[in-house]
Amino acid sequence: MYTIDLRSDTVTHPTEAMRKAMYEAEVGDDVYGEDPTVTRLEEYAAAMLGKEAALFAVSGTMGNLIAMLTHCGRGDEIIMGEFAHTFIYEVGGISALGGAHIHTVPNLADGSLDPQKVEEAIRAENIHFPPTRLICLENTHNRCGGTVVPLESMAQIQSVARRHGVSVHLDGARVFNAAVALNVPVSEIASHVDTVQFCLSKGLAAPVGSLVVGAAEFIQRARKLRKMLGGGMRQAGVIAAAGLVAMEQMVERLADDHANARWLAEGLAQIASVSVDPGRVQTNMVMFGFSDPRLTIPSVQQGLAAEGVRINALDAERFRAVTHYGITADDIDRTLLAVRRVVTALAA
Ligand code: TLP
Repeated sequence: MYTIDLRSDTVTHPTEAMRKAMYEAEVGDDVYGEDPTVTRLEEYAAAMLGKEAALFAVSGTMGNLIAMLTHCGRGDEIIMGEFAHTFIYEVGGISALGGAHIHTVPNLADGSLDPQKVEEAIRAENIHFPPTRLICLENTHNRCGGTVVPLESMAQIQSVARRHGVSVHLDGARVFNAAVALNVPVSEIASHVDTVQFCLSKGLAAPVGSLVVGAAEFIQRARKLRKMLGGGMRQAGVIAAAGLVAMEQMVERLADDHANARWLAEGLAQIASVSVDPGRVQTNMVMFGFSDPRLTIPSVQQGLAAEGVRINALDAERFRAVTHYGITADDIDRTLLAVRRVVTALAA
């Protein structure tokens, strides 16, 4: 059956150019620093993000973990949004493995953090308190619906952090979607934080990999922690080669994913009982639910699966549809027809 997979942009397959680059990749042992393709990828990423150095990691989860472990010691505190991917979906790794303490503050609707709330959350010097070491931001914000955190908001958090001698890390798993939506170079977003983790394996369609970028001294320490976590890879040029193609060729086309998401949201808004706000769609995600209690998330999910449309629930009341490379405008039209059919059948 023809399948339209809207579960995530992580489901993308490598392009022809990536497969060719992987086949031809020049490799070496990267633990010895001898893989020329990994080195090229790291240098390319650092330059693109406007930082001194970069480190290739297995996944976004590992990249964020390495960054947080490098910033913080045991007992240090990290401030982040209550809906941060790092807080909700990364298995609590930084607490389990790094002994750091997470302090959440509310996320605003666009995924940003209120600078005043962040400043209030920073600990004063007191024998009872853990020291605040880091603030984590996320852009685009996954759980808030692929929203773009405005640059002014990032700048305000940066100045709060500087005033208190605290560092800022960005979970930029989809930072290129934010850059395309804002129409700014990705380095402009990165200029508001000390370190960034970004993923090659989401909208950029590479099969594996994330990068952590930051100051050279930071990345040197991060490299040792990556080794400790078992993330020192050997002939990793095979996957880094796809990552280079992702960064060189796959950024601008993210605008197509954003247009498709918008088209999906506008189409869904035309269907009775669907609750969706197309105005909230800023990048490649659409969150939607139903006003009719007969349209439960499991029943709609099952109905759509039978129509060849795969989609994940965000919670008990909402779906998250994600557009990506391989999903065409035609697929969006087919999806809308499928939703219409399922809604009509379930609400009959
Ligand atoms: N997000 C995945 C799932 O884990 C939910 C998805 O389908 O969206 N930061 C952000 C903002 C992410 O969305 C993700 C993955 C990660 C980090 C972790 O990346 P990976 O999956 O490479 O470990």
